[in-house]
Amino acid sequence: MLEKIKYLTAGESHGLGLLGILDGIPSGLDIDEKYIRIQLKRRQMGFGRSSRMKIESDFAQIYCGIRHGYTIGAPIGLIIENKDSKNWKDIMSVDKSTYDRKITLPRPGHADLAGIMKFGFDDIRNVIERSSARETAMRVAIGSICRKLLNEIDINVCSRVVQIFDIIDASAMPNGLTYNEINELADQSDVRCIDKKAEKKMIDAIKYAKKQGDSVGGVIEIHCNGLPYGLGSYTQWDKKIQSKISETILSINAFKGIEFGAGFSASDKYGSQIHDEINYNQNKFTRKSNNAGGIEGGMTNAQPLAMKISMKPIPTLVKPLDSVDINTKKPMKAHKERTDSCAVPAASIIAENLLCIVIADSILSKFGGDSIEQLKSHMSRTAQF
Ligand code: EPS
Repeated sequence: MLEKIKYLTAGESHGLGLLGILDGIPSGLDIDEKYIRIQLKRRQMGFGRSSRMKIESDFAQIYCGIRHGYTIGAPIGLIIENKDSKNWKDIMSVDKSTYDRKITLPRPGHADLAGIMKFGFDDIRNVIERSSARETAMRVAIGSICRKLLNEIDINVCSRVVQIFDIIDASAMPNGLTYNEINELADQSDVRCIDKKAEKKMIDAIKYAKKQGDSVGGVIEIHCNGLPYGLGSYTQWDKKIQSKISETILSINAFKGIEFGAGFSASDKYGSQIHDEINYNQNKFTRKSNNAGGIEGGMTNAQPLAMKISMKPIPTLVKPLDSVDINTKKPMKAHKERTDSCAVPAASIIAENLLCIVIADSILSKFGGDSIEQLKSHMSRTAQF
């Protein structure tokens, strides 16, 4: 649960657009639409996206909360127009309409069946529209504002794709590069994979899946550095930093698993092999390794945060799976529509920016400050790195 930052999104995939409200950002943050656009553009990239990404060029209009280029401590309102909505006027009409083509074939793996049962719908379109990952465009816009706040206090986030389908890039995160340089390197790849051999195989795996009318998932790796000791807390279950991060990260469409540091691979090791031994050098505690992924006892321990996240294959399939018509109860193939064969690279950008919301919230909880200047001054007096 976030403590200082509140945010909400609204909007359907093919409706007029997406709305977002972000509250809790201190005054004096230098932010503009161009900065937000960089993250939105990164989210639209990646080999395996659908033709929808050619229609959209996501741009978040800042509607309120910012004056003369700086936040004023007020809620920030954002709007992202869906360019595709002009092609969906009848289907998505807000007014009562005679449009009567209903979708009745739920897609296994999607929100369709549970969604119609929950809300009592007879048209799966009502579920598809809001459960679509289109909504993550607005969350990236919101996250990018938190990212700007973190940049101001030298906290940076980077990510890369380390697996698509069964192709694994087992190389370590590059050493000696800044996180911005790592992102630039990953962004140069169509699958955000840094290892060129793995990259080619990943693209081939996506091509093959697409040809089969199928989809593939994968694994992404995210790091965050510049963190002080003590974001989160061991004192109460809902204050633990890994709980807060997991809550947000696992809310991203199709994300199924998260591991911190050595994660699942620590399960068959001895404690002596996995825990990060402590040294003291130049007035600082240092570690011989970072198998904990920067978190001990529910708190950051001033090491880089390191996590891996797995994404399942997207459930809309061009060659659909078996399903049942919700009206006739007869076996039929599931509904199909335009879809991505792989959205793992895009998902890494979503995860980066959403992680920024959690970290910004934890920073504001620990240090406080109604303006960026106050936050910086509180941090310079009390933060331990
Ligand atoms: C998305 C827009 C959607 C999908 C995708 C994400 O556009 P459309 O439905 O018009 O093709 O490409 O959504 C899903 C993968 C999903 O399962 O809903 C976007 O903007 O990211």
